[in-house]
Amino acid sequence: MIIKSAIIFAIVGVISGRNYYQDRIPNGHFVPNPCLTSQYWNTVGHLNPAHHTHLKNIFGHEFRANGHVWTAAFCQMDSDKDGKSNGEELGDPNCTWQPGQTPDGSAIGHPGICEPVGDARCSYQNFACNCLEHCSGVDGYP
Ligand SMILES: [Ca+2]
Repeated sequence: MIIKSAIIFAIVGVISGRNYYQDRIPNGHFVPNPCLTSQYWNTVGHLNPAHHTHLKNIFGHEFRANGHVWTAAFCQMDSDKDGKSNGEELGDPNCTWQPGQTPDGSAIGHPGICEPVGDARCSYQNFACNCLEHCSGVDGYP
């Protein structure tokens, strides 16, 4: 019984931990999937929209480096170097959002996947929708 409870708590902890990160960024549960394989990219900091693999995209790396805290400075960064700030992509163009608040707008892009995927300025990412985290040389860093 004790072991069963420990397993349940461990699973709940992992699930809530993932939701925790989505709740720490504006529109974290509604980030559009540029690969269109699903409506939303729920693993926002990772290179696969369906799996929390160990491979993070550049937004995931930088959010982690920022202590998993959405700050005005982090909001103003353009993690994936596609010309739109993290805040613009996630619906917080004025960088005023705080956890628990309704963002000013909707998420219009993915902050860690340079868009449009396949564009010349995104070539640094070595990312393609048909290989995701398995693309040759993909690491998410410019
Ligand atoms: Ca961007």
